Amino acid sequence: MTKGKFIVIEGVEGAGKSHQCKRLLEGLTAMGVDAILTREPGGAALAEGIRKLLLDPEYSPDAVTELYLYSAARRDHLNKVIFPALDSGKVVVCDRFTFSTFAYQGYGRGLDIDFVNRVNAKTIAPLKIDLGLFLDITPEDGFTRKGGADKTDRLERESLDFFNRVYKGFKELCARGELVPIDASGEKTRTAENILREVRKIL
Ligand code: Z5A
Repeated sequence: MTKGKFIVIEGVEGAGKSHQCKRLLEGLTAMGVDAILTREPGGAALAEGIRKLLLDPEYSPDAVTELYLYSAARRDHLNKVIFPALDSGKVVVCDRFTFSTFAYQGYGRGLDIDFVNRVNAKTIAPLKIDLGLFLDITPEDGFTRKGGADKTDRLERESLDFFNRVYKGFKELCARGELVPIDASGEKTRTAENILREVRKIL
């Protein structure tokens, strides 16, 4: 359906996603590839509004409400940013996507996995994800790297047990071949090189 390529970078908190997404965009641009960087939740005006609600500790949505809010933000993001960019032949690098919904709302919150998969599939149709990368670092190491959890962020108030379940969800996606694991425990340049090696394979 689309002419461009859609690349997702996933990981737990502090894995280095934001840093590596920026480096990947720089790498692609240096190679002469027309690429954009975006993120979830957010990436478009309405979606950014939903992001604020989702991360605000003042609210306490249940897991199903959370799932639908992430999905509503995603559909807006697709319509306003991702589909138009892919249609014009761009490479889109996205910081988190449906794999996060699988890991956080499915494994973390314990929602039925088939339900999560169905909502994800309906939300993104007819998008095809060309590459999903998982920056592999444990939640403990991720939080240590960040200097601890940000308690003004609703999700970062969750227990380590929650984040360990999320990590297990991501590992399950790697085992199924839906995500390609990248060791993210080493130094930044090494991780960036490993990411670029995987990305070159699909360009
Ligand atoms: N969420 C969800 O539940 N369901 C969904 O469907 C989606 C998301 C899409 C979004 O938070 C929250 O939404 C997130 C999942 C949930 N919840 N939580 N908790 P966000 O976007 O605000 O947060 P994040 O994605 O977790 O970002 P983060 O915590 O900033 O992590 P990061 O982007 O992976 O890390 P970073 O900012 O690139 O790096 C963190 C620090 O480590 C920084 O100082 C770096 O310079 C440093 N760093 C990075 N790499 C290295 C290496 N290799 N060595 C040493 N230091 C490093």
